[in-house]
Amino acid sequence: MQEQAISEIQAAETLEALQLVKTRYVGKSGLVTKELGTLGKLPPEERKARGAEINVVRAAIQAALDEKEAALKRAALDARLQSEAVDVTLPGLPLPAGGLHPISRVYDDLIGIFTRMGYEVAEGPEVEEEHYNFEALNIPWYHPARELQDTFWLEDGRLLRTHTSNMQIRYMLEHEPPLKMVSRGKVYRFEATDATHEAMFHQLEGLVVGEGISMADLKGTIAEMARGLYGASAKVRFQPSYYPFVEPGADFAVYWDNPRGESKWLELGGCGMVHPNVFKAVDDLREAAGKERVYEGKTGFAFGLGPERIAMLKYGIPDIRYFYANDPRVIGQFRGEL
Ligand code: FA5
Repeated sequence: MQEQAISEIQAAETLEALQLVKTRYVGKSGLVTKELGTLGKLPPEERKARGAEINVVRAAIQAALDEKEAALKRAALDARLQSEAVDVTLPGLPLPAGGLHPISRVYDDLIGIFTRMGYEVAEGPEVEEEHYNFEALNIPWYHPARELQDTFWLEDGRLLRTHTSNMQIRYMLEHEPPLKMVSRGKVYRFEATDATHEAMFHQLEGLVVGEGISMADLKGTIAEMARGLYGASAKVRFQPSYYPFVEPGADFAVYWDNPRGESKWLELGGCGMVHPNVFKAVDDLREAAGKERVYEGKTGFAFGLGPERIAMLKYGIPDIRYFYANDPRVIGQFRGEL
């Protein structure tokens, strides 16, 4: 029986199979256990010797069981370690790195320059009331200047703002002078697109209001912005221009000293001294909202510029439409670069 048991033990390939063998021989009603139960029927003089004999067999079977159990457990552990092994020398998977859109980069530069000069940053709606986009900016419905900014109208009479100058009105409604504010955001014009014009583009608006603010302050501010963008030797140029919400008004350009050798004047935006009619319109709105009239008699300047123009030159992008065409080959070039 011992030999039979031991060969069965050795043949067991799993712990479950081994357990069956164990039950069969040394379990409660196993063969060895039953054999021990027969001792009582033997004459007393034979009992002792027979008992000792069976115990030897049982001990041998038990030892074989223990040994096999330990071996099977070791094998199971080895198999698990093998299957769960991590090869720390394998190369990692590359994680795709995101990147900031070139317009975001230009905005970050500009906002940095102006916040260092003490400007607050404000944000406002792209879907706008006609009054904030036009009337309050001294552009009544019959004014020919409306045709300079062809408009996307919404069915409810509102519009997609055509410039960020709406933020001049919104900011003055909520704040009292003296103030310095810049505001960034998307603007929309119902225009045919070409390499330098999009129907959706971006602007940065600036507004400063206080006592005795002059055109010299405006020029100094734009020059400081140019130095922030293009270094200490940057130059700015102002040309008289017309915007209904400023008087006098000007267009400004920055001389872009390109390291690749295509230096040129970059027409960036419009600016001027805030028109008294704008201050009056703001005070009217404030009064209607139960606020104090605080703007009449103040002076200030405003400017608005297009960051696309800066980004196109800075990154050598030849067509403004590439920014928003969602072509990963364009935007992908800015991955991981901050
Ligand atoms: C304005 O929008 C005025 N609100 C700017 C202003 C603000 C003047 C405050 C005075 C005081 P203008 O339409 O010229 O002005 O646009 C300003 C800048 O936006 C332009 O110089 C140009 O850089 C950019 N821009 C205008 N139209 C487009 C377009 N279709 N696509 C891309 N950029 C444009």
